[in-house]
Amino acid sequence: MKIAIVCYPTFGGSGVVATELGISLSKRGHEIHFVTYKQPVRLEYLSHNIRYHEVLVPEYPLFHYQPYELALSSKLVTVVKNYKIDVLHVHYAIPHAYAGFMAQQMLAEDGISLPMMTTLHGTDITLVGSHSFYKPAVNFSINRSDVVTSVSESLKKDTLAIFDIKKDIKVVPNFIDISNLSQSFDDCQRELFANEDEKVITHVSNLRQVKRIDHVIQIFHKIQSSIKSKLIIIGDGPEREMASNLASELSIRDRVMFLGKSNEVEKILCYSDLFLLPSEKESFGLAALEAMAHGVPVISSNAGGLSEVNIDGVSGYMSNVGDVENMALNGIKILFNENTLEQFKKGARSTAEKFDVKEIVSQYEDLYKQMI
Ligand code: GMT
Repeated sequence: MKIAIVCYPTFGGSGVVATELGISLSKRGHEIHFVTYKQPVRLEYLSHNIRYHEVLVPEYPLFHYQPYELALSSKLVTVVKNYKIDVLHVHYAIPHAYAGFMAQQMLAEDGISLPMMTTLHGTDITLVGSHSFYKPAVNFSINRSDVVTSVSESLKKDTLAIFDIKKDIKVVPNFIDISNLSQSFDDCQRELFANEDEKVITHVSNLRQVKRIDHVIQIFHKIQSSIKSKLIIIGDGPEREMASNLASELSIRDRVMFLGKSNEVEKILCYSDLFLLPSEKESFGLAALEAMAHGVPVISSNAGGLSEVNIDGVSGYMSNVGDVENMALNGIKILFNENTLEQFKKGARSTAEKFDVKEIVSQYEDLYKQMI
């Protein structure tokens, strides 16, 4: 099949899922066309059947806001016509489903039919999409998609509660390429960040408020008073300064490292002992799944779809959002004893194996075939 994928090309979970999906589909022989404003960050993989089409939005002084949806829908029309695309898959409803619908309408004028799948990722529904500024347009474009998928049961429930959805929403969970991961283990360089007698605790996110970075610091503060450890924070965002200041206030700044945005998260995850994800909202928690795939137990909140990924008492523990005390106690419980830690590491890895790419990509493939 010839598949056009629209996504955000950034470090965000939806962009990562879209890119990894495109790469996997191309390895199965499909021709993939990424249509977005920048080359997706994880698209390092070069292949004869992956193409990238840049959506250009030149600055024009009359516009206070540059019309990205217009440029995207026009680009989609051109790509679909030039490459005879069979199916369009948009990730993150805003504004991609809306632009996709417009492209469908324009193509229909020329007698071209382009089925569209919209995958809902989380904040497009629970945070941004539910705002009255966008809600009617998001509601409309979800209903006009030929197939709608959501990355968790929890997000499906939220979507049905927030919007007036007439379509069946299919749950297709996020995934991980387990077979590809083991190769990176040779690159593990624990000694760069921690001494032998220290545990490594990690957090990866876009450091936005919803991720509760203040809780990450508070949990670590409590854990390190019982267990010698370091905290490594990967990613960047508006809460970084607050987190750094809070670490200084709690006199643990020298034990916390901020590494910024990185494309090599696995080089840290491969020797991490614990992963923290105390988010206020989380439709799935791809970062937790990536950690688990590297055998890192997860201490998380029970927000949104996290309970579908992190299995309490097996791959880690879950607590109510904001229960920093309980999260720290659970972290200590896992790290205190080497046998317990080993058991949770195995539990994390085996839980992650249930989300292996092979199984999940086939589900998308089947849906594309049905649409065509
Ligand atoms: O986590 C973010 O804030 C980024 C956001 C995105 O769309 O890039 O992530 C959402 O989609 C991810 C991939 O499906 C999910 O794993 C995240 O849980 C979800 N984030 C939230 O719901 C807050």
